[in-house]
Amino acid sequence: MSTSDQVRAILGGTRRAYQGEPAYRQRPDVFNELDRIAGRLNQPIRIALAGTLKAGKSTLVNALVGETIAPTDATEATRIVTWFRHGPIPKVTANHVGGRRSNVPIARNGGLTFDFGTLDAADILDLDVEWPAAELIDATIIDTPGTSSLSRDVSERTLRLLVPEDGVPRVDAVVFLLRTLNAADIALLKQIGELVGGSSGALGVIGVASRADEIGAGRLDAMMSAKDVAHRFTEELDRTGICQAVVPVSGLLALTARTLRQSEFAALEKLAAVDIAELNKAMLSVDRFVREDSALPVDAATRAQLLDRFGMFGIRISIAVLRSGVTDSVSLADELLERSGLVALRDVIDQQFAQRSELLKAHTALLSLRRFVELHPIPATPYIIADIDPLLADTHAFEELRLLSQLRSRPTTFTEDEMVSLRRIIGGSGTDAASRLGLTPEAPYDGPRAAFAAAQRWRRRAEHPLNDPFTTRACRAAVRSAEALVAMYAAAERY
Ligand SMILES: Nc1nc2c(ncn2[C@@H]2O[C@H](COP(=O)(O)OP(=O)(O)OP(=O)(O)O)[C@@H](O)[C@H]2O)c(=O)[nH]1
Ligand SMILES: [Mg+2]
Repeated sequence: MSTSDQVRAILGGTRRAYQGEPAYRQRPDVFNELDRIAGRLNQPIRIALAGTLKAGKSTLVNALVGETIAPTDATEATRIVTWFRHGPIPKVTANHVGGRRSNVPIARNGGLTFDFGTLDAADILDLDVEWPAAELIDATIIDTPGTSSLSRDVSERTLRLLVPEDGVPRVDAVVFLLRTLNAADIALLKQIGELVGGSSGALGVIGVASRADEIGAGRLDAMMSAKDVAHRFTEELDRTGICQAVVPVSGLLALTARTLRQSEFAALEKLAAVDIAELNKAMLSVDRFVREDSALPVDAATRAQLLDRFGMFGIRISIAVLRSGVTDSVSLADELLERSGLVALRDVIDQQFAQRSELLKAHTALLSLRRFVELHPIPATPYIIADIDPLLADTHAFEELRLLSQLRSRPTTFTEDEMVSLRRIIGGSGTDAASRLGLTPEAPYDGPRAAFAAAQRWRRRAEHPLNDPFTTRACRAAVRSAEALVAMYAAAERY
């Protein structure tokens, strides 16, 4: 039985237990909450974008969705947690403190803007945006106010979402944007990591070295140095054991690539045709580039717009791409998207979150249910908890997932051959016994012996004197995976 199925079974049992309690039979609120916990197992995974002020969270939300639906601004922060879900028609609802809900008018001017005029941020818990974007079908994305020691109240709204006091996660995974790596960032990341992964440690946290294009101050090699920075970030963060991966991303470039206009392409083409020495001079600084009296063949207003949409690096890279022979806007957009890092981020999200969303959601449901039965005690509560806790405590599935992602990037002393069977035994090519043990359809009955041999092999390998701690940890996990298979076969024999 899969973990999700086990969770569903426990939920079903819990529901029946409450139905058998006269005191609860007339309590629709209690059953609604149980239905909500169960319902979430079938809903899209909830991914929150969090990070420091002005890290580019809202811009990255828009880049991921492919439309400008989250308000971004150079000066004013996102002040309200905003949920972007899939829905048939655009609709924005404000959830007020005290449970009242109200409709928020939508204004469209190129993108979506909420009419904040009538809203009091202090009175609103969060905003719910339904939007007919295909990207939101499989994932609900949550934009959060930036966190910083400067504005505690706003930081707290994000913390309350990511690290709620009742310990029940509101989101399944977190993308954490960092422009720098300082003690405050790391402290917050740790809090988030502990929550998202629960007792098993961080599971669903991806780091993003954000606004990556700015790192090289708009130079052509900016994304290269961004990769170096991301590498340093990764090493630092690895030591804290919080993120599975750190990816450099320029949300701005990604969003512009996904929404590139023909007029922008035409303007860039004109710039690309300018004599290179003259162009370089005109692009020495932002001030020069937007100068009214510039001799460039594109008017000042258009240049300012380009700067706003592409950033200096984006303009430079676009011109370089056009000069290399690209002649249509679709190819330019593809090239920019690739360089923005969004494609890489999406791949990591897919590997870390999407493929594992069942497990992440199951984990969230277990924590929520545990909290629920404690809040509403009935005679069956201890029995329900006795079902939940072993599942929660059996964090081995989570350790397997963590290792599978880390084995890619971390040095070990494994031979190539060992690496292949290690990845397989911890579920890298499928989590059923045959996939883990590499059994062939012709000899499926070798399972018990293969499981036993694997447990022995990895136990020995774990004790190799030259192992580094990570290699030993991976071997021990393999032993546990193999022992679970041995136990499974033994149990099957008893029946
Ligand atoms: N050059 C560059 N600028 C960016 C990038 N992402 C965002 N920006 C700019 O940075 C400013 C802040 O962007 P937002 O997306 O609003 O940042 P945020 O993290 O949501 O900000 P808060 O909600 O206020 O914390 C805007 O002016 C964006 O245009 C990026 O990848 N590159
Ligand atoms: Mg924002």
